[in-house]
Amino acid sequence: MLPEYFMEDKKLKLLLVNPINKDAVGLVNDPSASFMPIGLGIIAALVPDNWEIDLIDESFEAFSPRKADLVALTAFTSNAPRAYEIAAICRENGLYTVMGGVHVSMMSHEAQNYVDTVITGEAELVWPEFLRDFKSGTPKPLYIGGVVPVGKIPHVRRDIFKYPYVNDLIQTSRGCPMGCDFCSVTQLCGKQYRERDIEDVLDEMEKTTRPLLFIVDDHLVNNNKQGRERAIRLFKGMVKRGIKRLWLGQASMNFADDDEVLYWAAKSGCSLILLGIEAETTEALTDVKKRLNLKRGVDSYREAFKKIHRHGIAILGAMIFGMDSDGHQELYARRDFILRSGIDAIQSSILTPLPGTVLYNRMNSDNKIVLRNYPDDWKHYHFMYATIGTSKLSREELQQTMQQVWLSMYNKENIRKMMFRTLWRTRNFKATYWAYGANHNYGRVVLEYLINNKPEGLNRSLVNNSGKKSLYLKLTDYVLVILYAVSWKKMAARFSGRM
Ligand code: B12
Ligand code: SF4
Repeated sequence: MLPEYFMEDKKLKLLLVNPINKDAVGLVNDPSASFMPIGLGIIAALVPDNWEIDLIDESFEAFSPRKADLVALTAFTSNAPRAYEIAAICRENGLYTVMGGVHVSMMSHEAQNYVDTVITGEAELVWPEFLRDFKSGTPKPLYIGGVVPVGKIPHVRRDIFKYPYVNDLIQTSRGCPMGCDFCSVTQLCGKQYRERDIEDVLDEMEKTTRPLLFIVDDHLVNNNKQGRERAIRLFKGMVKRGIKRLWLGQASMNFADDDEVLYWAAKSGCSLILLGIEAETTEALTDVKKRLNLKRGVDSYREAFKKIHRHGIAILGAMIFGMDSDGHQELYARRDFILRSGIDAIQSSILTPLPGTVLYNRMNSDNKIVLRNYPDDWKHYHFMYATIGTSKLSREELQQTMQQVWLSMYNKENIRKMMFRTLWRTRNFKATYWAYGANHNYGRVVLEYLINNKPEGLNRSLVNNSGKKSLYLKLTDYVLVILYAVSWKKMAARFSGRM
C-alpha cells in the first residue's frame, strides 16, 4: 500500500541506482570501466518535471539508503545479485523498488521475487505508464516494454551524471540482425536494425562534454549499402558540426568494407574501433554461430585490419576463449593469433552463457552449466570466470588455462611491442596511446586475482613480480620518454596557440 501523499501533487523523489557487484573482477567493477549507465539517463529523461532525481552509481559510491519515494534499479546479469541486495535494503526501509535492464528482461520471474515492480525490455513507452500507475497508487508487478519505435527515444538526461566519467555514451541505433549464440542483443533489442534520425543524434552529441565519446551501438555500420550511407552521413555530420572528439565505437568486420566509411570515421575522430572478431578458426566461430565472420572467412581478417589501420584507426579486438572445440592448444593458438595478427588492443572474455541467449538454452538443456545456484551465481557471469567447460576441458581446467594465457598475453613486454606496431601501422599517436592504455587497463582487470599474489605473477604495471625488467623494456622505456616528451611539447604548443 502506498502512502497517501503520493496521490497529492507534491514533488516526488526518484532515486536511480546502478549496482556494482564488488565480489566480481573484470570490467564489472574496475574504475577504468566506470561508464555512465545511459539506460538510467533515458529513464530520467522520461520523468515529469515535478520529480527530483538523484543517482547512485556504485562504480563511484557505495549505496546507502536515503529518502526517496521510488527507487529504480538497472543491472547487467553479473550485477543482479547486488541489485537484489540493494532492493532488500530499500524495501526494509519502506521504499518502493522498480527494476529494469537486460538481466530482468531475461529473468523477469526471478526478479519479481526481489523487487516490487519489474519492467522488461525498452522503457520508452512503458515507463511513463508505470509512473502514472505508481502515482495513482496502482502499480502492477510486471510491465512488458518490448522494442520501441526509434523516434520515441529521448535524449539521455546527462545532468544526473554527477560523477567524473571520462566518456560520454551515446546510442545511434538499436538491434542487431546477426543473432550470435552468446549475445543478448538480438533478444533484448530485436533483429531489426533501428536507426535513429541522424540530425537528432547530432543534436544530442552536441550536448556531450566529456573528453571521450563512446558510441555504444552494437553494430555501428549495418551490413548493407544503406548502413554504409547512414554511417557516412553520421560521421560527415559530426565533422560539419565541429563535433570533433576522440571516439570509440563497436562494429562488426564489415566496418572495413568501405574506404569512404573509414575515411569519414577517422576524420570525425574515431581512433579505436572494437571489432567482434571472437575467434580465428572456422571451428570456433561455428561453435557460437558467428555467421558474419564465417561468411567472410577467417582469411579475410588481415586485409580488413590493414584497411582500418591505413585510416589511422586502431583495432580493439573482442575475442572469446572457451568455445566448445577449445582445448589447451586452441586457447594458446588464439593468444598467438591475437599477438601476431594486427590487433592493437585486446578484450578477451571467457564464453559465458548469458540468460535468455541461444547458448544458455542449449547449455542448460544439455546440463552443461556448472555454476547455477541462482541468483547468487550470476555474480560469476562477468566473462572473466569460467561458468561452463568445453568438450575438451572441465570448467576448472578452462579457468586455470585462461589464467596462464592471460599472464603470458598481457605482460608489459607484449603490450609494449603491440604499441610500437600500432604506431607503425596507424601513424597515429592518439590511436596508439588509447590502444596502449586500453591494454594496460584490460591487463590489470583480467589479472586482478593474480596481480601481486604470486612470485610468478605480474604487478599492477604488468611487469614480473620479481621486479626484473627485460633488456627490451629497459631500452624502450627511454624511447617512450622521448615520445611522451615530443607529444607533450606538441600539445603544450597547441594550447598556447603556437600551432
Ligand atoms: C555500453 C555497454 C557496456 C559498457 C558499460 C556501459 C554502462 N555503464 O552501462 C562497458 C564497456 C563497460 C560494458 C561492459 C560489459 N558488458 Co556491456 N554492453 C554495453 C552495450 C553495448 C550498450 C549498453 C547501453 O548503454 N545501451 C543503451 C541503453 C539506452 O540501453 P539499456 O541500458 O539496455 O536501457 C534500456 C532498457 O534496458 C531499459 N532499462 C535499463 N535500465 C532500466 C531501469 C529501469 C528502472 C527501467 C524501467 C528500464 C531500464 O530502458 C532503457 C531504454 O530503453 C550493451 C549491448 C546492448 N545493446 O544493450 C552491452 C551489454 C549490456 N554488455 C554485456 C556484457 C556481457 C558486458 C561485460 C560482462 C563484457 C565483458 N566482456 O567484460 C562487461 C560487464 C560490465 C559490468 N559493469 O557488469 C551484455 C550484458 C548481458 C547481460 N545479460 O548482462 C550486453 C547486453 C552485450 C551482449 N553481448 O550481450 N558494456
Ligand atoms: S555479437 Fe555483435 S553481431 Fe553478434 S548478435 Fe551480438 S551485437 Fe550482433
